Amino acid sequence: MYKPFLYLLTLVCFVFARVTFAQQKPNIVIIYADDLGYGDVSSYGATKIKTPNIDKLATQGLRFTQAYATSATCTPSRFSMLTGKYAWRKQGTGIAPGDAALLIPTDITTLPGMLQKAGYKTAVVGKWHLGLGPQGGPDWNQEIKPGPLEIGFNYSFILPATGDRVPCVYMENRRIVDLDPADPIRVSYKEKIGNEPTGKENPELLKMKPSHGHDNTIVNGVSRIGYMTGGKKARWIDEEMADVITNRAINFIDKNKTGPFFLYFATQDIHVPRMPHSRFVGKSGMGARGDAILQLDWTVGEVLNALDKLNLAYKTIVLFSSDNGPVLDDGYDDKAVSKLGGHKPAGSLRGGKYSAFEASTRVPFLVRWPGTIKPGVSAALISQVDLFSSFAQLTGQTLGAQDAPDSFNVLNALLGKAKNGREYIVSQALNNTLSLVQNNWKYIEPSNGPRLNKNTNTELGNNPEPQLYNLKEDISEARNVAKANPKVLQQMQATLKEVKEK
Ligand code: NG6
Ligand code: CA
Repeated sequence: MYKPFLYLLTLVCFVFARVTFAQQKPNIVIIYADDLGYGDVSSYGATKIKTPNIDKLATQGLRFTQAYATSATCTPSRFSMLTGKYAWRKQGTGIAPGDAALLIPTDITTLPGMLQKAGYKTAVVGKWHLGLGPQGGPDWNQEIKPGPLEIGFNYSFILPATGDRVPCVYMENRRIVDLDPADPIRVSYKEKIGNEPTGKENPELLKMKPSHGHDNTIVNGVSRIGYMTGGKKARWIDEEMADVITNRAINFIDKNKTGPFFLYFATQDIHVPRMPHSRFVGKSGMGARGDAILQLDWTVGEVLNALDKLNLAYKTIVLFSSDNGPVLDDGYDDKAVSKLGGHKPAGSLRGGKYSAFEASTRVPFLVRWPGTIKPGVSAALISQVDLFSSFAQLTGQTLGAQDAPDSFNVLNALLGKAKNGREYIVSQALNNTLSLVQNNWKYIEPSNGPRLNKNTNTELGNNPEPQLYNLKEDISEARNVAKANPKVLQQMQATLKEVKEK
């Protein structure tokens, strides 16, 4: 007899939550994993590894099956997400060396800048990889700017580039953390500087051997891309990195609990070098890559716990995704290949990081906002470049004509109020080959680029012939049906041309 009453109460609560939070500005947390594939977590079908914390976002929120990073590598995906503009429109936005100048112009509206204007406290914690400092790159021993603080973040605690690139130090706001002025940092991507051992000359000093590249300066027993000298006290310990950055992320949440805040939390996991904390080592049975997935899952759990403890879960949108698809051997001999077993990092998708095939950019994408987003699964087409316009809509911000030119407002799809997102997806492969997904068709433009990345053993999807796949019948892009479907091909070529010329 209480059932109708309970039902009514739930309904009232739900409606109340919707009304209040529609008027408020919810906190926004983006947890952005690195190189995590479509099939790498159990909520997307992995059976050989369990990711209970990431899965919690799936059961409590919306799990998107057709959401995409804009690019098959890190720098351009991040560039697009933060600027609302496809990276391939701007020269020099490919994988950035560790001494690159800031790639995002300081005079444009960015995602964090827009939210800052909406009254948010904004932070980036974790991997940056978007360049720092003026033309010519940064002087690591001074105040480093422009950087995150000049493009709309109130707080930053970052790895300047990647885990496998020098300088291997943390930067907080405009300074390198724990830098001893008597031991200045110098960095070179051209030639060896200083006399510190390198992976090439002193392999006997290594904890983990490189498989390709990655044989320059040794830091913490791991040889990196690029040379560095100095900054000894400031150098990170890879095994502690997840703990260090997770702490910083949670501190930021705690300090800004009255909200609204925007946290862009970019993990180093599961990028190389995969050096998880000892409490995860050996736990996946899949080698360092699997252990790094467990560490990533732990990270997500810590963030969710922190939100629960502060009673913020209902006031916070948590979005989880990855910057590009999976790769096994990305330059270190960490047994990712030999210990893979039956795990399928990309699920049924073809290709991987660097590729033009689906696995390169179709990634896990989960959005949770308890009380507002009804849990479920969505096949809406979403690109990470759309977060800008969607969050502008959510927070009542009007964008200028020049702002976020490639970003569509897909807020209704993100919140589960609409089945459809954008009309098409444009993805960029390593060598800039573009592809288009629309109405379950996938078109890859002709390219003379290499077919295989031999180092990583990834099919790159380049072909001098146009490729067309029917994703509904052929999710693994096995049969090129371009010749049999000239009309579809023509129409998709026209759409891509239009987007390019926009
Ligand atoms: C490649 C690196 C790879 C990785 C990648 C960037 C070599 C041989 N390979 O050039 O290890 O660092 O760049 O990855 O150096 S990303 O996810 O940050 O885009
Ligand atoms: Ca990446």
